[in-house]
Amino acid sequence: MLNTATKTEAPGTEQELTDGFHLVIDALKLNGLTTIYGVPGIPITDLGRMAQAAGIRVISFRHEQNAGYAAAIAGFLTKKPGVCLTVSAPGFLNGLTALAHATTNCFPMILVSGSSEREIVDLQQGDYEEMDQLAIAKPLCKAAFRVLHAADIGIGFARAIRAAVSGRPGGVYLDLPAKLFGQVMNAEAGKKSLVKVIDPAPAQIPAASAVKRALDVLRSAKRPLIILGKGAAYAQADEAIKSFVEKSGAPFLPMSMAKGLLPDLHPQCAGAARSTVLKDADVVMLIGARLNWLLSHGKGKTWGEAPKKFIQVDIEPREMDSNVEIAAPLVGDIGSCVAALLEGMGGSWPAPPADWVGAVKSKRDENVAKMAPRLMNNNSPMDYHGALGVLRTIIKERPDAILVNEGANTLDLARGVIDMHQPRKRLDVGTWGVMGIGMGSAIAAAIETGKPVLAVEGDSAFGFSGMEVETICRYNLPICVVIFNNDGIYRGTDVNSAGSDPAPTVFVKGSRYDKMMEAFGGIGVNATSPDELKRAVNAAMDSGKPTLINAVIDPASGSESGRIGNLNPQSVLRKK
Ligand SMILES: Cc1ncc(C[n+]2csc(CCOP(=O)(O)OP(=O)(O)O)c2C)c(N)n1
Ligand SMILES: [Mg+2]
Repeated sequence: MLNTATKTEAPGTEQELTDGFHLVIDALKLNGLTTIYGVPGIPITDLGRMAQAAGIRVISFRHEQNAGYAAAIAGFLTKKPGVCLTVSAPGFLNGLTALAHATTNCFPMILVSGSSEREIVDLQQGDYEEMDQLAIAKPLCKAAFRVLHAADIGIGFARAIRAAVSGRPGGVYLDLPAKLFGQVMNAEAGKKSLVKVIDPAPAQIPAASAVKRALDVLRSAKRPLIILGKGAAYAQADEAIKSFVEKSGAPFLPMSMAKGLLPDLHPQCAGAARSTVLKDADVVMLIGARLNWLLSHGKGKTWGEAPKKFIQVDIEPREMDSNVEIAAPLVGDIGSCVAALLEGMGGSWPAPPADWVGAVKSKRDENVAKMAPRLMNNNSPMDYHGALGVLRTIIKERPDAILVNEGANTLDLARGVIDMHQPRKRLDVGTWGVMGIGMGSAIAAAIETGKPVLAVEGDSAFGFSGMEVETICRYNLPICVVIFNNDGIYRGTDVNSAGSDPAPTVFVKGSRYDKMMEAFGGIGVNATSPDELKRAVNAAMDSGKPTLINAVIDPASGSESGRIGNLNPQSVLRKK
């Protein structure tokens, strides 16, 4: 329903009026955007209040970057743009990192920022929080728009929504100057100006010839491999993807946020035989996964000597051949492509050669067996494996819980150890490996899904968004944060050889992050052994109460940069 106000224009003439504030709210509601993540302030404080009064859920954060990460992951989880609302200049800039992150990760998100007086900003006359926000946002997102007239709010939001979710999803910036909110117009005309976006992400059907080519290449494989990326998880075509993978009989490898699309314990899962399958496969089919740094660009040592053919399923045609030649590009939305592939496979599809499937299985079983005893240790202080072994069991017993994960060792080891059992249950640092997504992702996951959330955080990673534990307590969210506290970044053991300042990678030793949660009325626990950790996490997941567990990890047990230490440039002089 349109929000309206009655105002007397002149004696005896009354007309129903609306204004910019109400049109923004109505545009959001009309398009089913019912949650705003943001931080209040001039010129959007009243917008937040009015949105809340109108039934929109307004989640107020302590820092816009965290609100932005929340909006980004809400987009991933729901296929609707997550909305982040900020003030001008500094608030906008704080939200911008998340907008760029959303774009890089192909998550639909709209950053809505208030901005200052156009006339003053454009003449650079020093307005309150003066900044040409539109120009700054443009190169960092998929699309950027500014609305100057109340009558254009409807179309502005329509453009933003469509740009965010259609084709390859991404971040969109919407600039709303302060003056817009107070602009008044006739309520009926205002209502007519709103746009309900019909079919915001139209299906993109792949060409029949491309489907045939892809299936021909796949059928020719002696050692096929399917790689599932987070684009496949985003598509919400879970059943079709599962049927396709199972019908193909090929081993599959889930990228981090695609874990659980098919369960990690599925017999075809090659997660624990990653290096073997990447080296030895002869045909690799990428579904919603890009050949970026996370897959070593499709070439080099990781991919071995054997020549490979790639099949790539992606909605973005320009993704094809971005790093290596794609023998069979299949362009379309993942759901439509996978449905077409399934249909093209017909009733019988030849199983891949048994020696390949067998070789992958024995490598996987061997690696899993090697890891098993390490996960069962009850050392105190804990090492990563002891602590993660416990969390792995907890997620197995609670497969619908959402796991948020960031850090270096805390990320890389948890990704390998904690099996996922359902789609879109693992949320992490994404394409950039960004620290700081933790509390925003956990909050949005709890808000959007209503499921319990377990956030497994390096102590450094947590610090980027730690103040949001107050937000978690304020909204009483079912979030259990476990901090892998090893006194620092990668390790807590570095020393400064040249002075009294601490080394750049270490933090205060023996910190008690659990006290932070207690400060806001949540539950804090200090856990020094896997047994204690297990008890505390289970209690938190049962109660649904905001909880933070300080898990004391041996400061010496991590390695530099986790699993990607090889990306560190080396100084030749260091060896002198
Ligand atoms: C925004 C951002 N800043 C800095 C980094 C560099 N960085 C990578 S991992 C990491 C923290 C690793 O420490 P921690 O979270 O404690 O995990 P640990 O390895 O100790 O388990 C940092 C600062 C980053 N990835 N993103
Ligand atoms: Mg650490």
